[in-house]
Amino acid sequence: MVDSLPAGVVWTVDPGGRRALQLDAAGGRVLVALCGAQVLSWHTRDGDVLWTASKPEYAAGKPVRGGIPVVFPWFGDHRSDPKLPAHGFARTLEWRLERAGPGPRIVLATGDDERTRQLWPHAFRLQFEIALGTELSMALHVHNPGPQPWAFEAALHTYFGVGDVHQASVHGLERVACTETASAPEVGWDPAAPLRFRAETDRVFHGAPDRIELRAPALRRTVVLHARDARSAIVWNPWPAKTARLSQMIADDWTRFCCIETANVRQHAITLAAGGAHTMALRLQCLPS
Ligand code: TA6
Repeated sequence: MVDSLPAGVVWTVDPGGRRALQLDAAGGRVLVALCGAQVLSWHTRDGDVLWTASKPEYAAGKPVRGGIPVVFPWFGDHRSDPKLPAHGFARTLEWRLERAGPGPRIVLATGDDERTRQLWPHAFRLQFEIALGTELSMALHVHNPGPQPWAFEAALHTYFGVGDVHQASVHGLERVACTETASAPEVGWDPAAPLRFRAETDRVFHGAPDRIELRAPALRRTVVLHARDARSAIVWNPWPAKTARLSQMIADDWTRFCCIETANVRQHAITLAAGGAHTMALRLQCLPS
């Protein structure tokens, strides 16, 4: 239990009245909901670096479409039971504040209970560390306190505002092996070129670099993603047809965002021995361009 909060950290509520923490620093202001330990926004001097759908729902136990949902212990649909929640359940749990400080830094934590064990029969502990300076730094610590090894997938499913997705490009993933999972993808895209959005895009990159750059000329903005111990990256834009099937969206929402997700999924899923732990980190740097 944290008795007092350091300068730069205050209790607040999100737009839906759900418990949240606000971090203030030279790099702007971050809002984090206890539900899912979801970073909801990162406001800098030139606006929100992250993106939120036009009809956001701030409901108990539900992720808001936007910000940075935490994906654990599986990515996407469950491989063998489609009735299980997509992207696992970490983003639906009520996390608690475990530590705060020094400065605008918090550690949220959660773990297994009888509900999660019905979905996934393992004891686990998660800590999500968020620190704000001129950049936004995060680290997802996964612990296996149980007697048996288990494997997990994890992702920081970051929604970035781009202004106009047709002008956006993603640099650093050229020539990286990937699997395109979109139902109506671009045909004949050049894997040696920076990624552009010309159709529904849902690419899982295997063996991702630590540094990926998102250029958003419509916002005169470049965001650099610095990852650590994340071997996968997923780049996603639903394009209009899939947008029409997604919650919290309006018809043209797809034109204003893309997701670049920092992850360990598929062949880069992580196996933790009994008592083992793993940390995946992401530092976001927003540069005017
Ligand atoms: O990361 C891309 C993706 O797996 C897409 O296929 C799409 O389903 C997206 O995640 C959003 O998933 P959600 O469960 O948040 O609607």
